[in-house]
Amino acid sequence: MWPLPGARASRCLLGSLRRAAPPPPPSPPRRAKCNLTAYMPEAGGFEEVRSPSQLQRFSVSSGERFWAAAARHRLSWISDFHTVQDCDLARGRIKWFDGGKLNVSVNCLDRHVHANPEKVALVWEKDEPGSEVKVTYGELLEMTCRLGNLLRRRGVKKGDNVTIYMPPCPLAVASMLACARIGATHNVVFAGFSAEALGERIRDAQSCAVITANQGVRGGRLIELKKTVDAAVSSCPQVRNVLVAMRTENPVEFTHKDVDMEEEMRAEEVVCEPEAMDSEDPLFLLYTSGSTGKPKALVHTQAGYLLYAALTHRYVFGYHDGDVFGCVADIGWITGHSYIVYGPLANGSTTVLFESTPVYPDPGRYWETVQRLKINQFYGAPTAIRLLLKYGDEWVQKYDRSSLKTLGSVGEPINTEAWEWYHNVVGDGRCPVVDTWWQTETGGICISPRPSDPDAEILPGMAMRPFFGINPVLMDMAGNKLTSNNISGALCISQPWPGMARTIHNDHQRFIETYFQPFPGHYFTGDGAYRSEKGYYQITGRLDDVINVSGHRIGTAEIEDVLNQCPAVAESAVIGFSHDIKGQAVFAFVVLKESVEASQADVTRELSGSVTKKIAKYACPDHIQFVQRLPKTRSGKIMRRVLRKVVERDPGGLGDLSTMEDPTVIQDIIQGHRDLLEVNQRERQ
Ligand code: 7RM
Repeated sequence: MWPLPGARASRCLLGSLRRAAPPPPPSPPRRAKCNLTAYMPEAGGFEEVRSPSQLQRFSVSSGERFWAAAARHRLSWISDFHTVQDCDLARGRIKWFDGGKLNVSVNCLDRHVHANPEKVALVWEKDEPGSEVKVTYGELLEMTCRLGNLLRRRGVKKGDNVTIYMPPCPLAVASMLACARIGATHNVVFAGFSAEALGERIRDAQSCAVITANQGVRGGRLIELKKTVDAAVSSCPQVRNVLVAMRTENPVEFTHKDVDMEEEMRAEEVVCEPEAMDSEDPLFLLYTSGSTGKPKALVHTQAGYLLYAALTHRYVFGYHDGDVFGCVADIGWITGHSYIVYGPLANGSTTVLFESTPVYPDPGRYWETVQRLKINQFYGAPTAIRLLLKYGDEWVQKYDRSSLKTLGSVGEPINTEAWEWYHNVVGDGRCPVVDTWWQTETGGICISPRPSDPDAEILPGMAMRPFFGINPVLMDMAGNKLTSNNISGALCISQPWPGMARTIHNDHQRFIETYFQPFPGHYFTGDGAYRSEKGYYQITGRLDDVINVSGHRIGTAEIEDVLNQCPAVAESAVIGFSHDIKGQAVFAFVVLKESVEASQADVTRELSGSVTKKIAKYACPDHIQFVQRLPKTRSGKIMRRVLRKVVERDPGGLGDLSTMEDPTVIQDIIQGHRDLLEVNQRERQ
């Protein structure tokens, strides 16, 4: 059964919650003044602020006042904090709202149940189209409480870690919130990782329990989740229990550690006392790939993270009460944590859990879902947009998208063509597109347009402006701050904000070295950015994706942008390889659109001409290899590291492929590379 049958908010549940829940937040001072109070109620008390854009500057210059007001207005506290922030970035000390106590699950559930237990919290868009399941706030609270009690009864305590290996589904959300309720941290691992990758993460996180499902269903195919967990857990002696939910009817073998999760949940109480957590107690670990290939877990804490997720969700997407928010990411990615679960639920939204793929059963899936669920804000990745663009406009136009108000993009730079298509075709030119830049480390969106600000223009392919409390700075390689406009540099953020990660699990030294030592006193993002004449930001990509051709530094993203603008190209990936004369030379991998009839030789000529014209001769690729697909991570980031190994003809050194969406891609590329070399050889003879 999925989700639990008959899970209704009963009277007794509500009665006891009324006792357990903290008092309502103090109401903000009433001071009628322009429309700023309507825009952001807690800003009403800032005498000197008159408009949303002034508010951004105020939030940076008077950060403590801004964040204190936001924290008291938007979160329910068990006890108030005494210190807004206590941070020393150079030492890696980051503390927000010290002295405060709260419970994240109470903030995401109980207070909304008080207001309206029947409001829909989750719409689970299952893999099978047209079979969505709605879960109300009352039901989600009940699931969370039963699961919290079950975890406690199985010995999970405050401070323990629980690994969640599940596709997006209500029980996965309830699992995250149940951990938060009892003070355990969660570690959500994308339900596509191999047993080896999963085992490594379970061991590193020292999880005492794992929550999974018998099988997953994605794009019509079954995924053997439980078997993968069995293989992983066989080398994780510290795991005492594996809780198994049934996503399909196919039975799986149970071992001595396994617990029939839904069966045992039914026997649990529907009330679960929330743990009073300190603001800075950890909330979750989340693994992300580092430059070394060894995954590292970022740690986020309670109050600051939740506040930042909620505020960005509200103001970046222009979310309003009653909207249906559709983020189609996976919950195993920070995007899923902040914009499927924590931000939307803290704001009492209806949030969509998308279990399927953009092309199942056909390339109209997203837009059919938008029509059926009446989604108001749609948030997806450029990789999916580029893929769908290849199939043509009919798949979009077939469906009614009039519910859409905002379109969001995340994960990589969105090239101009994809941006325009998203804006003009998907949004009928009607909906602002928000290109949102952020990272696992930042907890929430840091640079992005804010269409809710009436004065703010949006330009294609640009992340535009910093969010409240964010002060971006660009640095040159010598560590000097670049103060002018129309300039590129290393993107840093010069003061702490509540959503930032607090440490790397078990490696605080690595945390300091990676993020705070390169530019002392600043948070270093690892990305490069360009600041335009008007002061708008454009993210150019990871700085380690910069190549140097005959002394000219160029970002792979700049060359890719030119290639992608050619009508024949669906997408591309550029890398540098060592070259006797030039030091480094450019190698381009190109995926053509399905409809292309021109010969590869013609396309090659066109692409070279275009790069010469728009950038320079030196940036022209020495080789262009046409491929069916590019190697990507689950969240759509191109794995240039792997392509580099192919070009260096070092397939043995491909490194950690656990984050790769489909490892079979790489064999085709290796074969194609051999063929290309042969052809080039023959041509030279
Ligand atoms: C949310 C997320 C972070 C890295 C980041 C960038 C790249 C993300 C954009 C982007 C250009 C964007 N977290 N990135 N968003 N680049 N424009 N709008 O993706 O930790 O998985 O990745 O992703 O390089 O540093 S993440």
